[in-house]
Amino acid sequence: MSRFNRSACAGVIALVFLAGVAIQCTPSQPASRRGGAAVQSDVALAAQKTYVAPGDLDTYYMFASGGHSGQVYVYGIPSMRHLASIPVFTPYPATGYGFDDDSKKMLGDLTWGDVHHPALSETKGDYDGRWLFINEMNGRIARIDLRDFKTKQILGPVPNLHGNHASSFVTPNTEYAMMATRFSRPVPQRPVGVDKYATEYKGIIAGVKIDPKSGEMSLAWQILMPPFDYDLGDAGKLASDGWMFFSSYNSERAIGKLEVTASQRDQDYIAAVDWRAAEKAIAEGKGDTIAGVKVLDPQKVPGIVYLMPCGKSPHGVDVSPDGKWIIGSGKLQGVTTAFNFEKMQTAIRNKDFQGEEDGIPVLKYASIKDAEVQVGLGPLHTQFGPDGWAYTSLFVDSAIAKWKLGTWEVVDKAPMSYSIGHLSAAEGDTVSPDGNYLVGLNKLSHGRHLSVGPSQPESSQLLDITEEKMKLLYDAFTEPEPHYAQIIKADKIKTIEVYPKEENKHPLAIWDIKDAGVSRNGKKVTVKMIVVRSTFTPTAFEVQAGDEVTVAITNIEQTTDELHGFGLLDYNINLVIDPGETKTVTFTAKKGGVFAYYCTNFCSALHQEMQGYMIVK
Ligand code: K7E
Ligand code: CUA
Repeated sequence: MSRFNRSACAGVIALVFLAGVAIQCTPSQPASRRGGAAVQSDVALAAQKTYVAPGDLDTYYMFASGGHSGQVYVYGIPSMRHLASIPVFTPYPATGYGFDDDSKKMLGDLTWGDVHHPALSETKGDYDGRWLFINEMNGRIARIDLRDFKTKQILGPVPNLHGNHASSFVTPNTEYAMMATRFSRPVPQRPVGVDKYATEYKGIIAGVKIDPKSGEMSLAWQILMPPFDYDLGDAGKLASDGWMFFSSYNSERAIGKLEVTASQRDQDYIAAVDWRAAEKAIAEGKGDTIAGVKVLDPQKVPGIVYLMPCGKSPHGVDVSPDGKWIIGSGKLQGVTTAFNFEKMQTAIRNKDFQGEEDGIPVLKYASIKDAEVQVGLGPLHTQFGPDGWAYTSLFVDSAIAKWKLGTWEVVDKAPMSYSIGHLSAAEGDTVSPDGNYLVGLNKLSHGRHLSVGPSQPESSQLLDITEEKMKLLYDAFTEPEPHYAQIIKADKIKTIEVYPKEENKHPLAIWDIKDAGVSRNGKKVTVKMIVVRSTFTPTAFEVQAGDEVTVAITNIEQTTDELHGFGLLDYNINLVIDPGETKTVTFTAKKGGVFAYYCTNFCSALHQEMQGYMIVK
């Protein structure tokens, strides 16, 4: 509460300050351009609402996909300040990620990844602030621990599934994160010409089981699907708990220029997966083992998946907070469809089918739809607020439409600059969305920021959605490419300040300077090192050319933010060790001579003195 009061006071100061600026600006900014007094007061109000005073903190975290940077970016809302970059699928020298033995091993041979959809862990359909999952196109999924904002596990590349786009959506109690194929290919993988695409290529939907205590992910099962391009997904909740929905395009099973060949039919599909039935089938021993994975074929195991016809080339598919409706549409349509989960169940019971695809029943569109909502052109994704409010991004119209579940009435539209893709609402994928804030994640932002050359800085726009009309508050730079983001209440995340000494179980950890030093076993050399303000112990060590050297560094600090780096020149090594942490790096001392190591992370007034030498004889 006091935080809010302080913010409000600071906001008033900002307002006064801004009014001053506005007056000074008047001569160079004609009133016609600024729209006069009304606009100025709107601007001042928007500034007040996004102003987080020095010393004050944001009320939400936003976790945004970093696209093919392979990272996740963390923002504060409402300030839209960039708080942190979390490296996931790519090395990042700033945190030493991808340089020490453990993270290097986790990355494997792939040093890039294209991340799309972050998914916060949930308990009873609400974000619980424990983990963040994120998918990647090379068939992988990662878990970030929200205690320390670090990547702890990368699962994959998983077999059979290629181009993991429709991922990493979690179920309401984080039983599963999901994966699905964007680029169908032969299953099992083998060289088959594209002329056999329609029959020999297959899609895969996969369930990744998550350990409720540790968050450890393991591949549980896969479902063999027709060769469509699976695009996005969302888990059923409350009324539809136990189901998972995936949009797909290219029901034509076409190849070549998909923009033409995959747009022949008027409708594509949303695949509805009964994941509990899949789980049960696996438990009963059904499924064939392909490339070491249990794969369920819907021809042999009926009842685990159904297809819902949907406008052609759908993108997003989103389940309403109460789980009663599934929202999806063709991405070039002017309407979005609200499918009724109850009607879908009735249609399944009554075998109200209009056909089948590779043995999977296709439900009748007319039997399962409740409404076609007139949202506007190019509906992509829908997010939710409290009281049945829904917000749909419109790529073609470059706007957001606000509408109501149940009455299907569109009540407001907010223009976006420009060409919005995903959008993200505060706690927007939960059973109890907050409202308050909505962020439009724009795809093509031109002229919203100072020019930096041919690549225009991306812009995400923060909207106030507390009132009937949506109000634009702020244009923030977001690192490309923010495909999707999730916004969680800040007080749900409990971070640690240091790694407690008692919890450090690393076999090479040492806490006493007298234990530091070099030991040799044949050609293997282990250097146990301690870092603490502002010295490396040892400050020098010798090895023989050709030795396999492991440097194990323990940061014995127990003070928050006392990180130390270990940059070893000419050897392409830079670790960052947090307080209480032990990290190792193993390399062959190929180059002879003298090589300095130094602390790369500012730690004290004597940070510059924190250095040492490796001598390779
Ligand atoms: Cu860019 Cu979800 Cu991969 Cu939509 S995705 S806009
Ligand atoms: Cu240790 Cu800088």
